[in-house]
Amino acid sequence: MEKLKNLFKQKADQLAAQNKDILKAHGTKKIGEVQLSQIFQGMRGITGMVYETSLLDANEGIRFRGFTIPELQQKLPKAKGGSEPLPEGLFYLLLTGELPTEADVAELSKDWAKRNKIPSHVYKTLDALPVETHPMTQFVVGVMALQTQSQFAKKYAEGINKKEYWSYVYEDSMDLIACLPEIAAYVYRRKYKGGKKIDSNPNLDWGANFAHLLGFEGEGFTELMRMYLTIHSDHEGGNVSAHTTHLVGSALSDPYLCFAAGMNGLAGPLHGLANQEVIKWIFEMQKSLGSDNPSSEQIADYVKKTLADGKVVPGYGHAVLRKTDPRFSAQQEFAKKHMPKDPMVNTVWKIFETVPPILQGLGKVKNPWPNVDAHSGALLVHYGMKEFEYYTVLFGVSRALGVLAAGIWSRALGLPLERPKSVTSKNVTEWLEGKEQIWGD
Ligand code: CMX
Repeated sequence: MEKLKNLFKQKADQLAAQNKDILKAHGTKKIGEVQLSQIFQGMRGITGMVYETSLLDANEGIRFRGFTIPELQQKLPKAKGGSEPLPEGLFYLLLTGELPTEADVAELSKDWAKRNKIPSHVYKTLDALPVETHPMTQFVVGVMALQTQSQFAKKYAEGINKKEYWSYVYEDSMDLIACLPEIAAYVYRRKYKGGKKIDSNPNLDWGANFAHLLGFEGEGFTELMRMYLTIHSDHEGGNVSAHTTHLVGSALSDPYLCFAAGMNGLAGPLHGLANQEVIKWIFEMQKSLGSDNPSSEQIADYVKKTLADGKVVPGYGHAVLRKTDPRFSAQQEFAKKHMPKDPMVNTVWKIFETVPPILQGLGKVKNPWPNVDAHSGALLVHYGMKEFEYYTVLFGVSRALGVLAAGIWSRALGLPLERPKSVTSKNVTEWLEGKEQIWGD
């Protein structure tokens, strides 16, 4: 796969030179102003980093290298007989900014299949954990155990020129992506299928092999995996998993360490874990109502109860988006095509009609619309994957494509250690009283 690496290097050299010129000519230009409320309220709206692979628009949603999800569904290569994009193609696009050919994607599939080599100590490490350990914890432990393979860490210890960092970060990222389906599937088989591991099939594409490793052989689930792994991959740089991976990478921690850190962020219920929370919440609602086909009125009452209990409605709201998440819409389209009569899917659609006006009525929720996590679980339940605690691992495998591609860019552009300034509340009070200057001149 030297071709891809060379293409990346060519693009990275170009952009690095361009950025150098831009900074020389315009480095003192200002982008926005920081308000006190932003400092206290999660830094919303502060532009503070460069992240090359994707960009989020509050109303239009995610664009991967400028392409919307429907555009990518049209333009990216597909498996023979399939209609969803192959995640390999999305990775190629994120890394190079160019749409791949079918041959490029086939080559990448083969390269990842070749790199999929997991040393036995990774399985032994996972086997040392209690089987009931949350799948995200097991997944992160598996990734950490694989860190022994890091070429970047080894080369850094030997002493390398900083111009070569990107090359080893590239190799580690490719190796890690190649191994993730097998580690993730091992966690699933270990926790839910009595430890019966399935061997990889190197002739399958990355998404199809993941479906096979999990133990789901039908074409429907395989197509779902290809779509799922494509649309969850990247959401610009500020979300918790991407930002964490990016931040840890800025300390020159290797891709295994960075990605594991990002996954610990994805495992939070306000971020990726929301996908398990959605299905858990629906199962609980069904149980409390004694029905798997609740009416809109029953759903509305259950939503109000959730809010009255001081909880959030999982799968709704977003820190940046202000409209229905196009990743939700892509999954809705998939459901309309493959399972329009599924009861769980129909409940998700009824929730979509019911929740936004209730959240709007609270007067404080900035985005009452569904996000990516509101729909994904229902599709998985349809194909028989009901173990909702596992869902965030699927999200994590996909997220690797975006955050690791972005990490390669960060090292190729020589981005420095990330270290924003913080203040204390006492500082702020004194500054407001005119007593102390927080920021230097
Ligand atoms: N249910 C109930 N209340 C909600 C809400 C929801 N779905 N979304 C926002 N709110 C509340 C917030 O908790 C906040 O309340 P307080 O002022 O009492 O603290 C208020 O509305 C304002 O919040 P906001 O500015 O609209 O939203 P934030 O940027 O602070 O938070 C998010 C964004 C995603 C954490 C929030 O919408 C939420 O908790 N959603 C449910 C969890 C979820 O689905 N997360 C997944 C997001 C996608 C992903 O990362 O995978």
